[in-house]
Amino acid sequence: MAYLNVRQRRIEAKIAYVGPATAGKGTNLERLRGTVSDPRIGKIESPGDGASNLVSLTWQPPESGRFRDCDVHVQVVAHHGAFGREAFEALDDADGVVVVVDAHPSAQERNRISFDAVRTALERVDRADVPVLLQINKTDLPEALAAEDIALGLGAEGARHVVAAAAQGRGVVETLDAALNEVLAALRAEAEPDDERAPDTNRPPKSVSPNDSAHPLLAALRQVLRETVREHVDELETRRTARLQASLVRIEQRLAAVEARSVVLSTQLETLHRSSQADELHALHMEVRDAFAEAGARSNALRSRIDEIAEKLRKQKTGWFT
Ligand SMILES: Nc1nc2c(ncn2[C@@H]2O[C@H](COP(=O)(O)OP(=O)(O)OP(=O)(O)O)[C@@H](O)[C@H]2O)c(=O)[nH]1
Ligand SMILES: [Mg+2]
Repeated sequence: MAYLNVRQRRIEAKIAYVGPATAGKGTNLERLRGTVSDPRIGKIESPGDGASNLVSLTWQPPESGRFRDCDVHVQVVAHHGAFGREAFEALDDADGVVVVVDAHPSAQERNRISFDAVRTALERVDRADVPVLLQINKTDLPEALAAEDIALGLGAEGARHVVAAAAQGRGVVETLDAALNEVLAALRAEAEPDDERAPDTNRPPKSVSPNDSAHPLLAALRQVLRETVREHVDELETRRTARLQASLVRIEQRLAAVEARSVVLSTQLETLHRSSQADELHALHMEVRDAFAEAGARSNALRSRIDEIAEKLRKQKTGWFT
């Protein structure tokens, strides 16, 4: 299942090459490894196959193969031999499947068994909507059957297919390119509601399942959006917090000044009291009272402004994340 690496803005998809023994699965991958000059090939790497029996390589298509603003990384895997346990391993979690079939007449029964097995395997895990592409290989052989006849024999008339002669490098890049297009079209169909999408005449209409909103890709795209909004909110919040802190510092400075002034005034009051200068005492009293009243009003105004901003911020955040 395609995985969206949110931090690196990267979609990781898997395409499985399956089919009967000797159909040319390995040859496809060998040819891809050797292809460097084709503009449709961005970057091919061949990681060690590790513990797996599968042949694999990773492919990063060029700019044109990007999905939205994400890089696409494709893991291409193929199994050895006939369609069996390894083929199921290759199909596991695949986002797209290429069934490599042999155009030689003697291979048709093997082709059919493999093709049916792919369909059954995908249906069994409720993934019948995974795009499946046929590669009709070995079309260079003089006995090669026509692509349409092979598709007919598979019960796959009208199926999307690519004609190839992998041993000569023909149709190899075309197959991978077409498979990725199918995968991206399927991802797009999952990510966008039907009415926002331009009609794609090459694809059969897709039924919308009630579980679409729970699709991992869709959830991941939402996550990207949320993270982006959250980043902006965090930035806004940092700026507003700095402004609030500056206001608080100003209030503290003013209050400290009022305090200092009131100490001076109290001392003067004390002196006047002792010398019984009643008029001056009264005037000073008034001055102290006014100074306190002004400081109180200013600090109240600033306090309610801060409360207002905090409330606005809280409301905006709640709006964005609900
Ligand atoms: N004539 C012809 N032979 C091909 C073509 N592609 C592959 N072959 C040959 O078919 C044989 C099997 O090819 P592989 O690529 O090993 O096929 P595979 O599906 O990986 O086979 P296994 O993993 O052994 O089951 C090899 O001898 C290839 O050279 C082709 O397009 N034309
Ligand atoms: Mg092989």
